[in-house]
Amino acid sequence: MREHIDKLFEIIGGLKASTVQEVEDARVKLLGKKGEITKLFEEFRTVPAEQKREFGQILNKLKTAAAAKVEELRQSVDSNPEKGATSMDMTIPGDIFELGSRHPVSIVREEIISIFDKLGYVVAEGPEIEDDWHVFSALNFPPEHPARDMQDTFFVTTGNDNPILLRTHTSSVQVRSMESRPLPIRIICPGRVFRNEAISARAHCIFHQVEGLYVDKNVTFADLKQTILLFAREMFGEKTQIRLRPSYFPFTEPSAEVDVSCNICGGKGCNICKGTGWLEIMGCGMVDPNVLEACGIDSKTYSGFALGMGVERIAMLKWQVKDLRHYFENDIRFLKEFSTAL
Ligand code: 2NM
Repeated sequence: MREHIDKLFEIIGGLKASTVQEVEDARVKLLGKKGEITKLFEEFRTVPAEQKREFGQILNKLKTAAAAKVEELRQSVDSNPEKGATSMDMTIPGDIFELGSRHPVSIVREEIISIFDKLGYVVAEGPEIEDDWHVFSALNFPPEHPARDMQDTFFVTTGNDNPILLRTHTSSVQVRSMESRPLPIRIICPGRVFRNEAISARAHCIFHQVEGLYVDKNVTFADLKQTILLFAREMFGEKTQIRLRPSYFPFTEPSAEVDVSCNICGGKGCNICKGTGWLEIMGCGMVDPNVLEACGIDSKTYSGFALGMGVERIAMLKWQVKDLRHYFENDIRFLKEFSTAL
């Protein structure tokens, strides 16, 4: 028995472990229910009474030494990161996988589309890279109109009589629809547009538009006004008022700029509406007969109205964002503000 004890002291002294499992194996082998030291304690009962005192002390020392060694090995394994695979704490909560959210421009675009959807409009889409005909000529822009200038439009090809360019408005989609769809037409055209403009808090060279078009027999300016009033109240609240100011676009006659009553101050005047009580939200008008004819529609039988708005602009009004550039920078701190705005 004495030899066995000395042997175990030796084993304990030289014990090594590199994984949690190895530490546990050593503990079971020595101190487990059937472990070497546990067995010795059973054997101790048969030791003659006069030797009990001596053996008892040695056995207790052995047990203490074994327990201390196991604890020492356990700590050395835990603090060794390379052995982390086996010493990993499975009770630590996992990393949260962050969900993305809709971009504010998408939220507003979809809201606009859903309002017009209720009025029977369907979405129409077309190419971002267009020709001069669909962006300018068919829309009654005269050959020398300044919008055709290199200063305002990104050209892909120049030199022939129908240059290729990046569309400056989604009206080109409406031209394509009037050329190809059966009448009557009720369409809403969302999309990206491109203008050769210096980037600022109020302007960007790429932005998003939604344009609406209704062509039928007997479409009047009264229909246009009522459609806009309905849209404004769905978008900005049921108390919203609208006002139309005369304007000019090559493709509509007459044309107007639309304001809504400021929903921040209720029309009294604040810093959002710059003290006027009104916010500009879109342009509109009756489709010029020249445009209808260019698209193969008989302007004596048919009439139509059209309207167009900038999505970023509506989103700025909706959330009081002061700088348009926020919508293009994709700063996660900005985008997170809209994660519950669905
Ligand atoms: C606007 C303002 C006024 C417009 C006109 C047409 C078309 F193709 F029918 F002639 N589409 N969109 C229009 C009219 C767009 O945006 C400010």
